[in-house]
Amino acid sequence: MKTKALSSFFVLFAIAAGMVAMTPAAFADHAEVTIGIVEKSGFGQDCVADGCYTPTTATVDVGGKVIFSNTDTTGIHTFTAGTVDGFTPSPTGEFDTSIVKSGETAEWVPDTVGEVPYYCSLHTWMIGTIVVQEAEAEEANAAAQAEADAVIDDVELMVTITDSEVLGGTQVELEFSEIHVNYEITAMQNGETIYTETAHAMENTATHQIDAVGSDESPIDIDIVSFGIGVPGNEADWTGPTGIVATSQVVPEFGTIAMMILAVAIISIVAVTAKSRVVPRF
Ligand SMILES: [Cu+2]
Repeated sequence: MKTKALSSFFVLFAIAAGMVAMTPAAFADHAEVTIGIVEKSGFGQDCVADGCYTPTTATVDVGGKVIFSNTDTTGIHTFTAGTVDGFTPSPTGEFDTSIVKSGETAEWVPDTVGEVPYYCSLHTWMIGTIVVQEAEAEEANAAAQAEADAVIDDVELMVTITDSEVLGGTQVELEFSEIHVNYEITAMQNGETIYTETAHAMENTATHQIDAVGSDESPIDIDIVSFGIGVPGNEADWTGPTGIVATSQVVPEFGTIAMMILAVAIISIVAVTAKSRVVPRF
């Protein structure tokens, strides 16, 4: 009798312990993901129909861990961020494991929300996608706080590019609709990168000097890529849209008069938690 009561208690305890163990897992299920490789993926394109990587689409939190595991016992493979057009790969640089032998693994910790396609550089029919999402832990935090604490904010970022010929070079003026934009400016001419700089705009304007002049035959193409809005070094709290927000082409049609060609706005929805609300506006 005593033994039976004790064992019942253990069963109850096991159920309770199981529930406790499952609860945090429900919130943290994307903190780590393992991507394997289907057997014999390198031998031919048979794996393509059902996916050569497994899962074909993997989801992970920002700051989480992706484990690339070569579970194919028959060959070596890579996990290389980028896309393949026919047999021509275009690596994008987020990660490249180079060769991973059978039974070996590599890791990647994503720091930006978005979708990252990847492929095997040895067998270009092998492709997959990693979806990097906002950390689940943050969502759990926000949910635990009062509903009013979670503010959905639309941040629109507009960048205007103007240029003028100064001292044999080109002066590029940027005007941002927001302050504290972290961005990269890249200038290309004749297919070559002639200027690139990563910068933080304290104010609504910024100036860059490029040692080249655009012409009809050799225009200068300028791209502005936003990394987010916020204090440098505090990237976890950055808001706003990321990606290309403005492009411009410098040609001397209007002489030295500044010219705006194109400005594109991207709207993104950013969840601002209570923590970032009490931070004063920079
Ligand atoms: Cu491969």
